[in-house]
Amino acid sequence: MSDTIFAKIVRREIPADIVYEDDDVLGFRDLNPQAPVHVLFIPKRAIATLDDATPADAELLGKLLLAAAAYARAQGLAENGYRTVINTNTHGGQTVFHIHVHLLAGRQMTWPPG
Ligand code: D5M
Repeated sequence: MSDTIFAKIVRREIPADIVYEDDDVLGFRDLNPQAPVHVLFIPKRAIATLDDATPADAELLGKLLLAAAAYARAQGLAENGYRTVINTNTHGGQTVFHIHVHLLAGRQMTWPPG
């Protein structure tokens, strides 16, 4: 798998505004925020896209979602609510090929997304 900017963030080779970390997951603020709160949650062990995930990744993917939910709860975002998004490949709008969950909060989201 090719290296990505997010793998460099995991290795602390480039800076990021890290707001969450546990053994398996890192959370950091998106450089180009689309909401008052916009945090990306990534597994430290890279999976390129959701399409590359296998049953062997089930526990890690679960941890990724639970980390986003735990962060949102701890930040008081859960009551008003938030959006979690995983973009996959070209039509999904994915630009960084290290799977990530966008956590967007702090404003009313609209549907459908663009
Ligand atoms: O989302 C990729 C997201 O990653 C996009 O919202 C910009 C963000 N990004 C790109 N580089 C960085 C760095 N270095 N720090 C923080 N955020 C970054 P996608 O779903 O792939 O379109």
